[in-house]
Amino acid sequence: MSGQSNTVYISLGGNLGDPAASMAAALRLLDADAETNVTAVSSLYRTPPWGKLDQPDFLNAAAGLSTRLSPRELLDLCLEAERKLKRVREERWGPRLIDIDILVFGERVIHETGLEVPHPRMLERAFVLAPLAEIAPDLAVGGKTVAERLGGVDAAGIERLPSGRDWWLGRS
Ligand code: A4P
Ligand code: MG
Repeated sequence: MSGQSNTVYISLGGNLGDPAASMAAALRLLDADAETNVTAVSSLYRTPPWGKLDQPDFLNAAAGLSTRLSPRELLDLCLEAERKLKRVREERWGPRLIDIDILVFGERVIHETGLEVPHPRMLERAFVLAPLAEIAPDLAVGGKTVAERLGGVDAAGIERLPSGRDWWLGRS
């Protein structure tokens, strides 16, 4: 891969099993890719379920990456990380869930089958905007900053955990 490096933001979430361990493992899988580095990670946030309400609270976080992969290659890497973690999950510790979404990929606007960037639902989701505002408050998405977007959504019940930003390092 010889493409130029792009700054990317992703969100991570889960609400079954040990989501913090799954999210940490996912970030370390992305960081292990030769073309991709994790450059910023938010604290962990406990968030009330959005959409389908009768399910446990989620843990959510956001991360910044620097990558030379194409958007499609990065998506495949994320999906592969999800698959690996789900496989481990099924075989060893019962059901769990991890979701990795690509929020923003440099300045790119992508509307392809299976890949929409910026993520079409990110601007209405406090569970995405709150962690993202911690690491990229001034990032502009659709003409407004992430901090401004966060001010315009209902963030009731969202709690930043005292995890700091190194929670993903050194966990198995
Ligand atoms: N896909 C398209 N664009 C993207 C992108 N930018 N990043 C495609 C990642 N994937 C993208 O993903 C299914 C397919 O979407 C992928 O295979 C990829 O080809 P998905 O995550 O299962 O579904 P989704 O369409 O991305 O749905 P979305 O909106 O992410 O909803 P989910 O995943 O069903 O929502 N409440 C709280 N508090 N916290 C949460 O994390 N998460 C969900 C899950 C619901 N409520 C939540 C949370
Ligand atoms: Mg998703």
